[in-house]
Amino acid sequence: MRTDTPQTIYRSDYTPPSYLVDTVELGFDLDPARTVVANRMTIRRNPDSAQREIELVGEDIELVALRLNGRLLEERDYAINGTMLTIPNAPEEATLEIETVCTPELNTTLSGLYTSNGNFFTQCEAEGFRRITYFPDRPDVMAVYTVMLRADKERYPVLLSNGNLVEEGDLGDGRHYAKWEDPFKKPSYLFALVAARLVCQEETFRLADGRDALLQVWVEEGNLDKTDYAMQSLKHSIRWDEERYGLELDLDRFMIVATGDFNMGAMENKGLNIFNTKFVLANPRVATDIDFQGIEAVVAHEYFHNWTGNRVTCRDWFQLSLKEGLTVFRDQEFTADMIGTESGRAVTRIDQVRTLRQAQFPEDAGPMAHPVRPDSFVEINNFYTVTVYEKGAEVVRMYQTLLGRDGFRKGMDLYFQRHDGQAVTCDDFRLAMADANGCDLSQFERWYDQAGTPVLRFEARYDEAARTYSITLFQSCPPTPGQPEKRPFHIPVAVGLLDREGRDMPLTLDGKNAGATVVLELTQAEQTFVFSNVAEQPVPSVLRDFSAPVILQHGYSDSDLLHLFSYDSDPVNRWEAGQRLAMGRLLKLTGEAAVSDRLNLDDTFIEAMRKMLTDDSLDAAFREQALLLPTETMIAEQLAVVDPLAVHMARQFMRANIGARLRSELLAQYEANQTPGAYSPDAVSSGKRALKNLALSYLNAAPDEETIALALRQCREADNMTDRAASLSALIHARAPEADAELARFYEEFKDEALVVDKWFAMQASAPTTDIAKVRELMRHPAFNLRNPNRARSLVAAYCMNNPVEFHAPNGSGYLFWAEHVTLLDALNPQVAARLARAMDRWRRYTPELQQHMKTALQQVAGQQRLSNDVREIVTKALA
Ligand code: 0A1
Ligand code: ZN
Repeated sequence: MRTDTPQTIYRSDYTPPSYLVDTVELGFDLDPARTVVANRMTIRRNPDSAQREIELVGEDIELVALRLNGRLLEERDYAINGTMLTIPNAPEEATLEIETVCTPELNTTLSGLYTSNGNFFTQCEAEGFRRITYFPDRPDVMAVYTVMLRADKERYPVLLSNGNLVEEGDLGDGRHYAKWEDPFKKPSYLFALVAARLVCQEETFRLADGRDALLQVWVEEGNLDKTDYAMQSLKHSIRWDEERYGLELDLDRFMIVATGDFNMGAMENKGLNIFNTKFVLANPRVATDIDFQGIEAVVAHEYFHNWTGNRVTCRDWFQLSLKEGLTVFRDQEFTADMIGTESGRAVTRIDQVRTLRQAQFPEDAGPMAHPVRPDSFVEINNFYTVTVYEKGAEVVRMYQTLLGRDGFRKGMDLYFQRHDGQAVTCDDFRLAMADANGCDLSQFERWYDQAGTPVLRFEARYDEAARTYSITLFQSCPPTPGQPEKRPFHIPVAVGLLDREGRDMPLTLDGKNAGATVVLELTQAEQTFVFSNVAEQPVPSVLRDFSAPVILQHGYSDSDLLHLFSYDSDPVNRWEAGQRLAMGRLLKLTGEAAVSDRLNLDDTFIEAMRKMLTDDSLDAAFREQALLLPTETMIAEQLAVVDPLAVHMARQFMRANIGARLRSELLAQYEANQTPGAYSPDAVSSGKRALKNLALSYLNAAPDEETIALALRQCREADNMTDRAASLSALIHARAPEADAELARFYEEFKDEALVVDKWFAMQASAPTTDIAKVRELMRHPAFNLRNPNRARSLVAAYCMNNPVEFHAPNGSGYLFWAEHVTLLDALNPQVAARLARAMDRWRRYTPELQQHMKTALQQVAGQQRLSNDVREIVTKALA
């Protein structure tokens, strides 16, 4: 842990590396208490650099020996300054040999080489390789790696690294070895090794060009009954990338390895993806529909990185979205294509919009706001954010919206043609898109440069005599830290017009037939578009398919919204209209809840919900989305001053009101959407379960004996985790007397399934019935362990981030709990601590009393003597 003043790193300070590395040979003598790493690399001076010293970085490792062209260097031959090791007066070309020692079993950061349940794993993105050996640990240094692993044979029968296995054998002394070669040049952050006792599910898979590839999913013994879905997802991903982008697997072997201790979701190391168990292990008994969806998406995401990230990588970490935004977009498109139906596609799009609103918009409006391509950072690990990932994916999606699918594909082809094997920038990607399509995308750069969510507004006027409809679009963007003024963005705004009957009107723009939906290109602060031949006053459907990551400030009347909610042919905007109907009321109810407990909900809204609920012509999955209310976080984002209790009361009131007034319809849908027979996670079945379980949760928002009996029956009879967890959660939220016994039975049944125990903690941590005393009691449960990131998140982060009412208790007890655990976690795992630290991002939005308590808690953390750069950056920015 560093205690010195953190350094800010600026994008504008980029300079090329002084030396390039051509080959790296790594030798590992693996021992949890003392692993010896021998690194021999061939290096040469970079003609593009003016600098002459060799620059290497190393962190938390002990340097044993350093040799340059075979000569042992003495201390006066090099300098170590913090993490930087420099060797002056080095020749043009050299062989550098470095021996270091590290202690994997004490590495609780889970960055570099560490042990998890006695097995060895590595995590090198972003800057973990320097915790393994001294190296120019930056993504624009790409080399060919050969890796020799040596370890106890009995304890670590499986030895894996990137690329192809070229040799293995016994060493005689109870140890064995394996040698791996990765033929592709790669940056150090894609290096990986695994030494473990594991078993695998494997399969040979025929690639499009006729080659056979070996696919493996490695897990701990006892989990082989949970690998089918990951394997199937991998095969689907390989096929999809061949078909949609003409991209093939370039190795003979592709491995996925699961570990229970992992900071993030998964990692795309070349040929050896390492995964959090959460995104590998699933069967119906232990995993929910959402878990299955997560596995499919993350397996695809990591696989797709093989081209977007590995073959073409980032020049520097400011370009992170080059690979992440693009790869998220690719996994989103994959998910949509796997469902296959138009409405299924729309449901996935709605999910993406919800994620943006729930997490990215708040980030963009808070103290950590940063552009998709940040200008500076203190700790790069803090920039694996929803902005870089999800907003980054929206930015990539906008190219496709502007250029069309074919145009986008042309851009991708040109990108690979130009940059395969290189480390490049977001500008290179944008230029490939522009050049392949012969268009100018210079203004589009602002999406990478400017932070903050643009606000879009429109005014429209129908001229009956001229039969024209003019729509004026206005854009603005609020200031964000370091960016007081913004320039206009290039925004694709997809628009349709609905007639009185709710049908799409044929659009004529600039004298041309423009179909039912047209993409207007807004490039100025204000711009008017005139539709002609408009037969009657339409209701405009603006920002169809959520064509840009903006906030559309609408001026719709209730009747416009009801019209769109009933008829819009664009399912995303149809859903959106329902969200707007609900949000208007939720905001009003929140205001009322702060001063009174006599709340009311109008018939119009309830009737709209009734109609949606019972419209059997619509997919269950869509209806579920349309009936789901905006979250408390989304409501809070609309308020200048947030009283979390009032927000909660308002939303609970609405839920209970829906539950009571639509009781018979909810009961009918509960029955109609049962999925008898063998469980399948497919979109239709999971959509039915989602609607059924939403019905159950609404019914139990206004609980009585009958609704509780229903939940209890489901809890006792469920043969899958989706139904089991949903019913248990309904019982908890209904404060049913049976909830505790059911929680105990759940734990007893699943206590050996770590991922289910995580659910058990999370369910309780996020229930408004769990107060500070209860959460502290859960912390003392024998199954709780702060060192395991999944477990820490399931209890501590779930309480601080998903239980707003209790976390924001007026006495500040939630904030003190937060400060205490950010500090404790920071000493173990700064990355996990820094994520938790962000629970306070929006502290200035709360009521003055809460703000005061939050500030005190933030200052308490900031005042700690020993703090990682990770947490220091977050709390400093929050307090700034
Ligand atoms: N590149 C991975 C995400 C990742 C980033 C950092 C990690 O450790 C600090 C681990 C994984 C992805 O996008 O999936
Ligand atoms: Zn990624």
